[in-house]
Amino acid sequence: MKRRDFLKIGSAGLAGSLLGGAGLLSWTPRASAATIDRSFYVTEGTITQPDGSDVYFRGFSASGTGLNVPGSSLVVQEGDTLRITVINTLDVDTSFVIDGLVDSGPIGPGQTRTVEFTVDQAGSYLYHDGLNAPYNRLLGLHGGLAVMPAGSSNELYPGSPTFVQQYLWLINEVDPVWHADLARRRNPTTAFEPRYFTINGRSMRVPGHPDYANPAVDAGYATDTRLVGSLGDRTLVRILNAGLCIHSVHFHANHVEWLATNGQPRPDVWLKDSLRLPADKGGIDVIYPFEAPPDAWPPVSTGHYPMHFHDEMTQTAGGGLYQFGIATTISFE
Ligand SMILES: [Cu+2]
Repeated sequence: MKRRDFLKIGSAGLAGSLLGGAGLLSWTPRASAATIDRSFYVTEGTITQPDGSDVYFRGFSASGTGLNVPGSSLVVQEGDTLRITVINTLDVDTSFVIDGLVDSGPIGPGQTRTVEFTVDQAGSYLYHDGLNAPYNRLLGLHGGLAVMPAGSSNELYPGSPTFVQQYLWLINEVDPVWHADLARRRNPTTAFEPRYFTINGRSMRVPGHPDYANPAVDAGYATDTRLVGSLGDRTLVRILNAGLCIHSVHFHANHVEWLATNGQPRPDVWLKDSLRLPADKGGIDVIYPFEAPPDAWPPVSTGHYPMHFHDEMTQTAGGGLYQFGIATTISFE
């Protein structure tokens, strides 16, 4: 392998990726469909994990000199045409795929390709590199697409329960042995053993860690993961799983309204506090209602509560560091 100057994304560098990060989505509906242009630069680099390890990643990035993992979220509405240009800065093939919607085919080293497609169905979609599956996707080449119902600002699908704000959480699992193999342009030969677990590319930090409460690094404080609302601020959370593992998503303080799984609206909306997140590009859509926690006495209207996963490995980093995994904060303000 030729020596590369990998981008190293530390606590300072990540601030740049917040600009185009996944997470809190802003959206204003339009009266008519539009064509949305977006460019992604396929880049590579390293990201420092909670135990200090630098791990290799690839990303659909906002510039040729940055690294965005995951790629920035897209929000569009039914009927829109998306025109996505992918600039491959690497010496290996890449592709841009949304299952059932678009597949660019292989984009060779140094090549640029534009794909154009129309979205007809509201919902949450994962875009990813479909080549060398699942490796290129796990390396970070993935992101989220939210398709709103035409002309609507507050529904997941036409007639769904409504919300006032929406987030997108992209989940991934990281096996550093696999990533190191792929950095050397060879496929892994070992069993999948993830040691880092991320929500929008970040893991939780705890008090005492130098990056505790640093919103560029700590998933508990990052503006695109942390749910912030006042009573009544019903919040849609689109949760997409780029990884290979089934997960258990657990919310404190409120039950959520479970609206859809894998893009399919559920026939009935159930209230749940723990939900199964399907593996391998699965997804669920839920509304966190920001109601006063029903069982609290004396009654409360402000406070901080966790969202964390209930499958234990996701709460660790480096094979053991507890509470450095997939979690964030739900803040009633
Ligand atoms: Cu809990």
